[in-house]
Amino acid sequence: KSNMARGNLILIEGLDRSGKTTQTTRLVETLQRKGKEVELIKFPDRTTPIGRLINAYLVDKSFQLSDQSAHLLFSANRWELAEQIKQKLENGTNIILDRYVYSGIAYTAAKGLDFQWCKNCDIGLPKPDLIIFLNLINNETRSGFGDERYEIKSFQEKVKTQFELFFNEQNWHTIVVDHQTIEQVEDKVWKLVFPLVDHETTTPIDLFK
Ligand code: 2DT
Repeated sequence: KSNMARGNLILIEGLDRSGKTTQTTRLVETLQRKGKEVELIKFPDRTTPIGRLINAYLVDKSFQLSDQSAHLLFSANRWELAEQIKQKLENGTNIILDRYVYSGIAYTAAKGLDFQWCKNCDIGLPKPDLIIFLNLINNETRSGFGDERYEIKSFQEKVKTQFELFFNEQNWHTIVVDHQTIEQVEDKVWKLVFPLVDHETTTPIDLFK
């Protein structure tokens, strides 16, 4: 089984308003057009029981939860789907993730919690074969923050500082999206994804350490 081709695990990360959802959607459509098996998974997945709690926490600022508890819920939400993700990869389906462990760590560490503590609960989750971080150098270039819990410019700056600690991670690629059209970013994303999906991936699924 180990030398059978598997699907690729591809993650698109970024700050709020960086275009993650647009780009993940387009990437899925492109892969489908090319006849690839592909599925999109967005974290947090707000449809599960844990996801519904997370949603309440995000939309209702009077919802009381310690920072640690909130963090563990986001991680638990990933663990809920971990086995399913592995299975799908093994069956040859490519999985595109919209946010994952790096959002989990960056958003909580930005509140001042210990970075290593933030990482611990995600250790052992399937590790992406490719991580694309959509970087917004200047927040002012995007408008339209909503009013969920974290959609505040000063907090986004702190989150960005935490994301920057991952810039040297293996398989990590940063795309600066300021003043780029959707198509220009899409093109850069595709140039990173194409070499992966163009070849058979037979290496075992890596785990987050
Ligand atoms: P969306 O706006 O993408 O739905 O995200 N978040 C996300 C965390 O704090 N920890 C996590 O583990 C994840 C996946 C980022 C909703 C908000 O949830 C934050 C923004």
